[in-house]
Amino acid sequence: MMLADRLNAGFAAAYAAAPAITVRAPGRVNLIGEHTDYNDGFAMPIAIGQETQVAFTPQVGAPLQVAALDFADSDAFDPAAPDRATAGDWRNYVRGVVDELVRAGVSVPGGQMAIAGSIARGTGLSSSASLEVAVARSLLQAAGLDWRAIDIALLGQRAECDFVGVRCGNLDQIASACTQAGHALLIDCRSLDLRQIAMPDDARVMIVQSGVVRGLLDGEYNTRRRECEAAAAIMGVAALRDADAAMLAAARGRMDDVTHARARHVISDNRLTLEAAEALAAGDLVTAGVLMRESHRTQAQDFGITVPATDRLADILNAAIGPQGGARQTGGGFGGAVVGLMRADQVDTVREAVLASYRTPAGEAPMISIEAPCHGAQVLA
Ligand code: GAF
Repeated sequence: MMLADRLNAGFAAAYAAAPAITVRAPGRVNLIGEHTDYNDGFAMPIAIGQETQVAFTPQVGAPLQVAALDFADSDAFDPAAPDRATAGDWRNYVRGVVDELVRAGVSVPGGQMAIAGSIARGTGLSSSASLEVAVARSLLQAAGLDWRAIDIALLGQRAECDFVGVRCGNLDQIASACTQAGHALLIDCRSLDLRQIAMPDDARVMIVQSGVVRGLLDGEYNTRRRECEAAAAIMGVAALRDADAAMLAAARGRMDDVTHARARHVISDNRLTLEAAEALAAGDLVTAGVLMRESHRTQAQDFGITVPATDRLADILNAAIGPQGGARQTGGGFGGAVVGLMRADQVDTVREAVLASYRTPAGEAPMISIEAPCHGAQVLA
């Protein structure tokens, strides 16, 4: 069943009515620039066809009821004073958004909400950010407020940092809220300058799921962030965005090997992202591919966030794509997906190569999708 049909059927089953408002917010795949966002750096995602949809009928003065159709679970709370559920519970993403809206002075209505999505969790494609953005967008619509997309994104990020407890950067929420169809988005995560870069007509983005599921709450993410902050402090800069290779070399004697390696990846990936944006804007997939391969290498060797399955997948994709493009692990890491950039006429061969040589840890063929860059969050009805 199509996502919209599933959402409407679930809403009707839960509340015996049709919703007043429906919104969508996409997941994202990051082409390059990993763990750079919380270092005030650069990233370049596209929004993908997998998304979260929220159906909502507001009712002022009532509790906020939420039916999470994908979990066959529900919630109900006072939208004026949401409290925290157990760590790791999906409820915290919804309640966290409500909490941030209340803090921002929004009079959040209660009512009846249903949520359904097509992004598998733990696959590195930002199911949580799309949930936050979709919930925020629906509640703002109900309150009659027309916030800028970037402000919705930053609210979602605050909800995840302050309420859910993952100290994420702003990449995922900006990708879900601010992208334009047909374009990659170069994000300056400090200034919030956004540059829409038209995807070359003959370029295709392939996502291959490793089948190794990751979770940001496992602590490794927050550890990487602390390591980056330590490296910046040793170099005397506000964030790794402000450091370069020469500064890192000068500080080498004051850094342990791990801290040094973490900083080296971030400094390198910031540079690669800016170069990749220029390459993509010029339709130069060859150069973009070289940069993506290098980004995978530093994720593996310096940042320690790849796993054998994603290393292997990246190797398979890079061998099949050849010099016409490249592939790298995408997202927070420790599993998830690999993203490949290639020419349209290579898609079939690359897909066959992956299916011939890779099986998930469960012994299955990996999920493969070809993504055309989608539009950011929108009100559908
Ligand atoms: C996760 C985080 F949520 C993002 O903020 C970003 O740091 C990403 O990992 C790595 O680039 O998706």
